This record gives sequence, structure tokens and C-alpha cells, in this order.
Amino acid sequence: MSDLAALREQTLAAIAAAADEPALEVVRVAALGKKGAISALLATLGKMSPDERRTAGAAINALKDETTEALAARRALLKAAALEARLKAESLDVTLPVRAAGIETGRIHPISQVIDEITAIFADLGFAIAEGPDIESDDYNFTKLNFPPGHPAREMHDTFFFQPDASGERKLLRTHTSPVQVRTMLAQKPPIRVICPGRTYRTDFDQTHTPMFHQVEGLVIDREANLGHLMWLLKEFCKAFFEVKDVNMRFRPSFFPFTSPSVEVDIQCRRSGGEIRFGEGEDWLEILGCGMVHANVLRNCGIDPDEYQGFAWGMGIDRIAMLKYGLPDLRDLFDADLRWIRHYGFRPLDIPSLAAGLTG
Ligand code: 2NM
Repeated sequence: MSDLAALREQTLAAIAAAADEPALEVVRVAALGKKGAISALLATLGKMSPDERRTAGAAINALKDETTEALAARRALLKAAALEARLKAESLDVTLPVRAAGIETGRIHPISQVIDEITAIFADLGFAIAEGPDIESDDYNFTKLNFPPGHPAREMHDTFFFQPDASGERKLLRTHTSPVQVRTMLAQKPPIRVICPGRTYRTDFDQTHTPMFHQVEGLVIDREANLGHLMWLLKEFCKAFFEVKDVNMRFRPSFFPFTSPSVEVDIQCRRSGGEIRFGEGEDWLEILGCGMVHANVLRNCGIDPDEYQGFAWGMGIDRIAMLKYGLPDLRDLFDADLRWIRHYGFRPLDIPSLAAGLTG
């Protein structure tokens, strides 16, 4: 048997014996690789006489083609067999319970839920929602709101100040969301109906205060907007938010620099056994502050107080979220504890709307 015939037999046998694709690749390299046996034979052609080359060349090339074809056929076979084996080994039991998707396991934080509820109530009453930056100027947070420089009411706000910048200006973390209302009045012409929910900051940290907390403030500016409208609006809000048919409210005179007159509002409730019910009982719970926007504030924000007037109110969101949903400790709200959010959080697609009932 010639060398060529022996090589052919050996190569084809090795191809037939290759049990998987990596083994087949080893055979291919040994035959057709740079240093393979057939490649080596092809390299000898150069040293042959033209006659020899004609016959040997044809034979070696025929072996090369035959080997290539055999390799391709074997590879196709092995591929099919490997797929067959995988299909046999891997099975999917479609009757098994499905693992919960993110949308099922994720939860909405009670604060986000309450902001969405408040937004739904006021949007239904024709209010727009406005937001602004957490870092504010002293001017927007205080001066324009009728807290003149040096006014003692500034001290009551326990403000986080930044270092002064190159121009000497000292920015701060907003102590209330009122600067958003300032921005709204400066940017829009009355009539204005807007609510501003968001984060606010004061250097207070104890059982009932966290340095970051949430507020929602509202503002109405129109030619004849008055305290009667405000009282009606707040009552409608409280009924919708606490999901009761009626609430008793108490309006007490108070003081804020940006409103005159200023009023604090309590709602009637009953506390028993760690539970709280609204619209009945003999306790009073303070829930918000409000008043007629001070003429100085209107003037500072480019609104003529002889032509327009308005009312504003502000309330803390964290505490009413705790009251409504029975959250026992304020600080849990910001602890980022997964077990807590799984227990107290809301399902992502239960979006509050008045039509569906606020909480589904
Ligand atoms: C409150 C109480 C009373 C208030 C006033 C304004 C503005 F910008 F119109 F002057 N915004 N928010 C306001 C009034 C806030 O929070 C207890």
C-alpha cells in the first residue's frame, strides 16, 4: 500500500472514530493543519519533476478534498447528536410554578404611595404638580418668602447651609418646598393652582424628626381666591385622603412669615389600642398649616397684590403616611430594610386613582 493510501485510510478511520467535535478538531489539525500530514505532502510537490507533480498533485489534492468532506460530514453528524443529547437531557416542566418577576417582588415605598395619592386627589381638582431643586438659594428659601435677613423665623428652620461659594453666596438644603411655589409664581401668570411635593431638610434628629423629610405644599392664586375656598379644599382633601365620608376640622390662628392671616388645622380622630380613626372621636390631630399668601410674597414674586390674592398650605407627608398606614416608627421609613419594605410596601401596579379608590 502506498504512503498515500495508508494516510487516507488512517485519516478516514480517525475521522470516523472521533467521538465529539473537539476530538474531530484534533484530527483535522493533524491532517490539514499547518503542520498536518496532508499539508506536509502538499509541500513536497515543489521538489518534484513536472510529470511527477501532475500525478502526485492530483492524488494529494483528491485526498485533501476527500478529507475535508469527511470532516464536514462527521462534524454535522456530531453536532446533530450533541443537540439530540441536550434535548434529551434538558427538560422544562411547564407545570412548575413561575418564579416571581421583578414587577411582582418590587414594592413601592409608603412615602411614594402617599405622594401618588395626594397627587391623584389634587390633579382631580385641577391642580398641576411642580418640582424644584433640593439645593436652593437663601433668596428663594427665605427672603422672597418674607423672612427678611436677620428675621428670627429663620432660626426656627434649623437650616443645613453649604460653604459660601466664590461670590460669597451661601446655598442651603431647602427647609420647605415653598421655594418651588416662588419659582412657579415667578414663571407663570395667575390663575395658578399647583402642588409641590418633595424632600425637605432640617438639622433635627430625634424620635419624631429625621433630617430629611417630605412635604407637600399647595398654592392657589386668583383674583378672588379666599379662606373659604381654602377651608373647602382642605376638607375635600382630608375626606379623600383618609377615605372617610366626613371629617371635623378645627382652624386655629397661627403665625407663618409667608401668610397672613395664618391658620393651623387639626382633624378630629379617635385613638384606641394603637389604632387611629378619622372623622370621629374626641382627639384632635394637627395635620397642616395654611393661610392667605402675604402681600410681600406676592410682590417679591412679581404678582400685584392689588389685582391678585391667594392661599397656600403645607403639610408633612411622613407623619400622615404613618397615620394612614399604621407605620410604628418614623425612622423605619428611611432605613432601607428589605423586610420592612416587603411588609409595608405597595404593589407596583396598584397606582392610586380616585376612580379605582385610592388604594385599590
Ligand atoms: C405652610 C403653611 C402656610 C406656604 C406659603 C407658600 C408661598 F410660597 F405661597 F408663600 N408656600 N407654602 C405655606 C403657608 C406653607 O406650611 C406649613
